[in-house]
Amino acid sequence: MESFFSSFESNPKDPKIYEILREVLNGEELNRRNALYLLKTSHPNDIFALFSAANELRVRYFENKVFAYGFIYFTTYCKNSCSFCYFRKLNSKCLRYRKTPEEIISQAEKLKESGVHLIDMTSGEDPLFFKPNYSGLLSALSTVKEATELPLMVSPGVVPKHVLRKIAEIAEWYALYQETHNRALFAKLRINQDYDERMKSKIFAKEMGLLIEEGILLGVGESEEDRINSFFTIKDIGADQVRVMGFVPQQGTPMEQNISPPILEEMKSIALLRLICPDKLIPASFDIDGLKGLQLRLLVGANVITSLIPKTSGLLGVAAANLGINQGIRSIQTIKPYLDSIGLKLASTHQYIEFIQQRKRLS
Ligand code: SAM
Ligand code: MD0
Ligand code: SF4
Repeated sequence: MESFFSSFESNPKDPKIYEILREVLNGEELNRRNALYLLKTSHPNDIFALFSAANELRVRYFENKVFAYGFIYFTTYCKNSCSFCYFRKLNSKCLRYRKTPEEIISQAEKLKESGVHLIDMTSGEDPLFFKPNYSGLLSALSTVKEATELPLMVSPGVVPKHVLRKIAEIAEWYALYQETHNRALFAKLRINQDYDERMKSKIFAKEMGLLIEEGILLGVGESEEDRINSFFTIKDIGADQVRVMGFVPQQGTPMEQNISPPILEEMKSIALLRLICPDKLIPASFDIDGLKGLQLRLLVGANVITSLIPKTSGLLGVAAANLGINQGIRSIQTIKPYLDSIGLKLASTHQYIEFIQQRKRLS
């Protein structure tokens, strides 16, 4: 498949960029020094060459196939107060809800019907759902699994080992983003949370046979060196899905005056993640800026559209909590023409199951 950016390959500005990209496309592993060199590139022709190489790798491992994830944020209560998060405990302005099993099942069935490959069950660290013994969390997972028979991702935050063991009997994925692997920055973002406990939770989940998603926030004070360190840490822990989330300022939070990073920064990070983890899943999250940046993220190496939410479901997203939900645009039906126009197609359910099974064999 002709790469979208290949026309820019013909007139290099910086020969070193093309040398590095040529090596990666010939199967050599990208090292940290060269990755940082690519991240720092600023000439349009060289940036497009980076995008072209990333797109080429996505095609090499996944052809023109992309996956789509439904999203159910089933309780927005949380005992933590992350400085970037709208649903932090200390934010009196945010909408709090706890969905009943009936509400959760009905939205899960709508998502299944719409054709998503997976349902991502996400929550705050909600004492009510978590106590006693996480019964609320585990029963929510089991009911959705029974009702849809779809692969499940669960994003409940940090949970004890015995709960991860039980999750591994129900779900396929555990998502837990470190946000940054710079410990000092982590302490400013995930206030009063333990860096090592969060990392160990992912590692243990993997040992329990769960596929893991790891990721970082972009534009929250990290340096370019921090970003590169995160990308290689994400690779080293063997994450099966790897993401960058462009930061979105939230009302009622300490970071509400901060600004989002330019989309170009997110695109460069996605492209580098593709070069460093060519065979992994990389999200283009609908939850950052909706349809606006979806194609751009897909064109530079992303291959999963995440955070699709049923129309007027009463559910929220995370970063763009209300975006497109009542208009019903966070759907497969809406995104399909955007995929067609850049030559991408939704994979079959069978292809997604095959990918999961292959990843589990490799784990
Ligand atoms: N409570 C669970 C946790 O913290 O892991 C799940 C909630 S939600 C999936 C958490 C993730 O959403 C964070 O790890 C962060 O990467 C992302 N997120 C939260 N607030 C955001 C914001 N303002 N902008 C961009 N991403 C955000
Ligand atoms: C997303 N809003 O995919 C979701 C969320 C959690 N596993 C995912 C951040 O963007
Ligand atoms: Fe709670 Fe997760 Fe938001 Fe942090 S990111 S405040 S843990 S919901």
